[in-house]
Amino acid sequence: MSDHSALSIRSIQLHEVALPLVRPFRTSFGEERDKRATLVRVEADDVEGWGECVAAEEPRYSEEWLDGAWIALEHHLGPSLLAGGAIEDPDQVARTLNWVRGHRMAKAALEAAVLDAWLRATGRSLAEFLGAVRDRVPCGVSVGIAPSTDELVREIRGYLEKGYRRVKLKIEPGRDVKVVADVRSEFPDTPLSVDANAAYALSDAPVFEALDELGLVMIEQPLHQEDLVEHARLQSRLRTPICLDESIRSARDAAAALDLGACRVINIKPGRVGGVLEARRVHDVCARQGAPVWIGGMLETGVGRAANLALAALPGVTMPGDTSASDRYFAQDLTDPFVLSRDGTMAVPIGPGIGVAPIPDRLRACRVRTVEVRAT
Ligand code: NPQ
Ligand code: MG
Repeated sequence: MSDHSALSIRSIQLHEVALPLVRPFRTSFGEERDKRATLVRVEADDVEGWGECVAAEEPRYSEEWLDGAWIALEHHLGPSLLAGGAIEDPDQVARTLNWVRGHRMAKAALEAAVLDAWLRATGRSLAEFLGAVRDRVPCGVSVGIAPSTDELVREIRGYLEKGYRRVKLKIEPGRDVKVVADVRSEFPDTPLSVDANAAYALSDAPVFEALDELGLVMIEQPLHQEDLVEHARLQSRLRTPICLDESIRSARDAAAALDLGACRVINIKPGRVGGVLEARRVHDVCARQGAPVWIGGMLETGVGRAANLALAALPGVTMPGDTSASDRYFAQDLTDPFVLSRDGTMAVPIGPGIGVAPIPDRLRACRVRTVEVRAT
């Protein structure tokens, strides 16, 4: 198929999967023991494509959640795409779905599946299509809130021995300055950051002023996700860059946040901004403003992880992301596993599309439910 011919989407299926995590993952908003995800599969002409929806079982990190995204995909987004005619270019997916307000994680998964199929049809990789400039990317790791500092230090040491280039500590009110100071004295030279997942108020500024003394690479999403002005106030009191995650839902949000001085760094997650194409636009806005970006993570299976690695190869991505190896989260991934090399980098997938697909036996073993989207 040439670049100019259209792709006809014949069918769309949703597959919910559940994968046990190697250890519970605790944040300021809750604890996960297994990873549930919705995989979107599209069939088109003689190719298939896969996308992963990062909406979690409960609406804690974001207002989107798995069952809500499932219904949005089954009853609104999927049928709309099937009715929308052949896909002439990847931007058409977002245009067709634009009548639905919000539901960015659901939209992102459908766009990812169509883009995977569209690229497979022409034998091109997602990384090349997005404009990748690297074939390997430096990786960091996000470490959950631990029961004790001893256990936390032991876990971090394990990751550093594997080669991870940056360690992000999850914090919450009451488990912040002391824990981070103890970790800092144990690892004086390790690039460290913290992520509060919006658990603090501006009146907690003294906590961040204390963290400001610990030589952190950044402080991620300290305050409420809907308050850029308060983040700007806090940033003006700190030397450490603030990085926004939950607050950034689009390239417009990124432009506004940088303009206001609400942050100096942005964490890009394709699910949170509605797709890999909007993720690239966030990247472009930040590159124009000279703001560093990195690619976040949502405990994705190999399907979502592959797309994150392709984004991590863009030129403006200048900091190691939460693009960790499969074995950080899973004993067995759904796809061939992504492996960290000793130098703390991972290979960007180079095969057609996202370069990986669920292994049929693994998908069968992890699958919780499946539905065929019906055209309406
Ligand atoms: C963050 N991720 O940067 C997120 C938060 C997060 C790797 O720290 C299920 C779905 C579990 C979404 C766990 C990391 C999740 C999730 C954590 C998001 O803020
Ligand atoms: Mg975060």
